[in-house]
Amino acid sequence: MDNVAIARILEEVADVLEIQNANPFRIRAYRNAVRTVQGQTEPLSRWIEENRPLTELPGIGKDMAGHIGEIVATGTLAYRDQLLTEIPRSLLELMSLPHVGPKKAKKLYDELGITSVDALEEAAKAGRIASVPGFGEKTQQKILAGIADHRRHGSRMLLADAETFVEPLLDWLRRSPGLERLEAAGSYRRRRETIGDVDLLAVAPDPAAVIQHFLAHPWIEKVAMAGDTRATVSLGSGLQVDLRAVAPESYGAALVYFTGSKEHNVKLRRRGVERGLRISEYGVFRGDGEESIAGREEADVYAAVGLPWIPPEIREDLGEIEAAAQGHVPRLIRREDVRGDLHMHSTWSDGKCSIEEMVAACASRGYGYMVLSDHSKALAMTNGLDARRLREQWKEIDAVRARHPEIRILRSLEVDILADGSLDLEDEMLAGLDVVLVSLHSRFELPEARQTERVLRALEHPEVSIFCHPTARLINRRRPVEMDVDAVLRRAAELGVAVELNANPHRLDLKDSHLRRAKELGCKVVISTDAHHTRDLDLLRHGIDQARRAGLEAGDVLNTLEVEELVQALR
Ligand code: DGT
Ligand code: CA
Ligand code: CA
Ligand code: ZN
Repeated sequence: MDNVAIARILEEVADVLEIQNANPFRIRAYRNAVRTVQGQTEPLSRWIEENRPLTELPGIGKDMAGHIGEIVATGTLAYRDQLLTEIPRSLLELMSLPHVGPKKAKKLYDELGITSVDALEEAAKAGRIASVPGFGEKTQQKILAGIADHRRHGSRMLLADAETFVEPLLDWLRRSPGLERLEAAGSYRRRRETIGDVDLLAVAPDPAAVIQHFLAHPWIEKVAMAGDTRATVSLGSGLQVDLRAVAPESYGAALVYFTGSKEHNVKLRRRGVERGLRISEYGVFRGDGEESIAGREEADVYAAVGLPWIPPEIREDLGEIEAAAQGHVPRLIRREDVRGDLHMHSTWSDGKCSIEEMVAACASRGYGYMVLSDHSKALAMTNGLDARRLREQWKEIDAVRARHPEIRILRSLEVDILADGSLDLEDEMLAGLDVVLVSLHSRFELPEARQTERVLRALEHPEVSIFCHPTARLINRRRPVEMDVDAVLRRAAELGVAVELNANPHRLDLKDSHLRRAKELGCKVVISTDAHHTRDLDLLRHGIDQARRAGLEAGDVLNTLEVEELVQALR
């Protein structure tokens, strides 16, 4: 049970209490605890193992420490489970809508008795939301748009969110009687940015015992199907999970089959047919034979059709099988390849940690360098920096540099691209930066031709080094801007401007197909976290997942270089 999963349970408690009109101090206590738990870089389960009192943490009293202990020990919290029976389940879904949240959901419930997304949509269409105090016509429109988006994307869960359910479930399953092997297959294993459902695969001498153990998990709300070797369930979060138990001699074949993608499997089977072999989830069979010639390990299945093992992230039938047949399997980038983070914020703009805290956190991750990139002044709500404050910031950077010789601190700013494509900082200041980041933070709605022109104009500026989160999308929340991505990548390649893969799991921008295109066009790529807190530096792994899906190797990513080479390679 990791900290994210613990925080999620405590947050549900706070949300339900809020709906129930509980004592505000009590609600605050849970919200504070959520923040504290999320802020811990060390797993609280380890604190408990080592008998360190959780009450030493800010905002964690005796009761809260008891709660956390219970969650770590049992995977759930009886108090939360009890609370959830007291409100309609659909209210939680309602609260997760954009522009709603717990406070507004409660108001809608109190004033109009609305308990579900459907009921909310009906009321909004009838114009009844606008008349609720604190809502108004504009909010009503936003809520309707939010529901439409929720409907369009809502069925696919963000991979990072799915992880907070899947990892504890795997931990739980590892305690099943006699379990020998266990893995999450499907899109989860291929690390797609969103997940339709989760496909788990297990091996044990007594499969029915594993299924029984699985079904006892407290998160399971509905059992759609359960047999001796299979179960399909839904969790309270709406996530559907399939568990299959297979024989040890079929494990590799089943893992290939259920990892997919379907298109990849179809092509593998076709290669089998060409060799007189039949491939199924049970194994590889010769002709009409009953006897399997391979199936225990994935590599055996691939070998049977003359292929080396192919990493799950690229199993999409995008040429990986043909390349593997020629002996070309990419050595996909790994987290350890990254030498520094090239995009982060401090309290100088909207970050939550000081420069020194960010620097120390980067150094403790073994990085050789880091880029400090607060916002520019156009983003007033983030307390963006103008030339005067930037000069002041440089003084503080000099002081921190003196205290942290172990890491190179590169001076930067995340400069807004203004509506006409000009940059939100004077040229002489741009020249004083080690690295210049540029981003779109406004006018997302411009038509394609104008947006493209705006971006190209910005990239032409000779000081620009990196174009951050280029399409400005937020997965399931905000569509990418309309822009000729191909034209932008082409020009960036010519100019030597790098494009960012923003590792924040809500962004993952550029996405996998665009990154493939960037590589084809010879455009440089960097992977950065855009951290607003020291703990966000760990989001890097989501960027690595996405880069691997795009088939990127360490050599395709600039921040795998040592600092001198990096500075050379960046314009
Ligand atoms: P998802 O759940 O929509 O995020 O995507 P997947 O890839 O996890 O798809 P899912 O859960 O429907 O199926 C898991 C894997 O099982 C899929 O990647 C390949 C395999 N599979 C499922 N149905 C078929 C099928 O009809 N034919 C073949 N060859 N494979 C299938
Ligand atoms: Ca799936
Ligand atoms: Ca499935
Ligand atoms: Zn940023």
